[in-house]
Amino acid sequence: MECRILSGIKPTGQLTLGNYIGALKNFKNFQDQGECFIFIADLHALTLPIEPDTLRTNSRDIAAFYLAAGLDPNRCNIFLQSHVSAHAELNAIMQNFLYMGELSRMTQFKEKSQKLNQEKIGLGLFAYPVLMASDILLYDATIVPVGDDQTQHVELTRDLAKRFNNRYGNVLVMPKAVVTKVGARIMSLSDPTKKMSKSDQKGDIYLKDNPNIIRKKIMSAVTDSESIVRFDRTNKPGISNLLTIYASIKEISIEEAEKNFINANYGTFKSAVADAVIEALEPFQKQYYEYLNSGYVDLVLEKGANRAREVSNATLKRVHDAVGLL
Ligand code: ATP
Ligand code: LTN
Repeated sequence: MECRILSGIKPTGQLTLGNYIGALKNFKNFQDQGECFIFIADLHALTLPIEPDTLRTNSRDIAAFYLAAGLDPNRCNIFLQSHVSAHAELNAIMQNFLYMGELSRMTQFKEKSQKLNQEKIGLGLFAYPVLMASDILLYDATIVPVGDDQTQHVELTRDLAKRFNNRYGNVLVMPKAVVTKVGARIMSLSDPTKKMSKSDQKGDIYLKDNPNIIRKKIMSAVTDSESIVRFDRTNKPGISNLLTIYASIKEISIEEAEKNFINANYGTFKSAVADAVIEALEPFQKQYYEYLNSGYVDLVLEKGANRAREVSNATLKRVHDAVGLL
């Protein structure tokens, strides 16, 4: 069997440059490596409060962004998580094989729940990794392309697969996270010690920002007073972040990026970073709007869900048989 690749983005807000560099931009490269399942994690978006209209808009947006990023519906199944009921069904089974101790140690849960009233932390937020593990295991995915904030969840998925297989035999396929070398963690422009995140807002570049806004945001990114463009995450997080952005957009190494700016001042450097980002995003945005307004998105989602149901129902059946469900 050819290998399967699976990843997803949750429609919680406007996609950022971090999502583009850490996830979107890389997805198309996996299309030749096996059968791809790239979905919109809309059930996951419900783990924090969200307006129904916002969820609907964001979900279509991500589908159009997938297409604009070069995903080809003939080589990649694009679908909505909620359209494939096996996700929720496998979740109901798998929740018995992950432990509350493990779930409470997840960094994403700790970060997101910290910001909430402790009496009102939803069970779904806590159990998030169970659903994510179900997403992955349903497709027998061996490759899971993600940014480095998600590797902990993929590790937990591996623990779950091992635990389940030890108990029931060889039922689940072991997945592996694949993280891009450069750009796995793009930081906020206003606080480069924090991840750029779509539910955060300050210091983000949004994929829908126009060139003037993008330039303005990059020119006012927080840096330091040394005036030397070199990579040093600890002492120069702002400059290191801009170098990472530049290198990943240009698809070069950090060392090569540094060489380009040996004698440059910060103004010149930032301006070059802005040029690179704008140059990459302009054609991408144009395509995104074309797809969004074409009605094509719904057809793509329907086709993707049909194939996703086929594959995931077969896995679900295997799991039912293994655990003794009639
Ligand atoms: P939220 O703010 O709602 O938690 P997010 O912006 O972190 O969302 P996700 O939907 O969780 O985005 O992530 C989608 C993909 O984008 C994941 O593979 C994730 O690792 C990647 N990603 C998100 N933010 C960044 C970032 N700042 N740098 C690199 N990759 C990122
Ligand atoms: N948890 C991921 C989104 C996500 C995902 C997945 C990624 C949900 N299910 C399965 C890869 C595989 C996130 O927050 N980025």
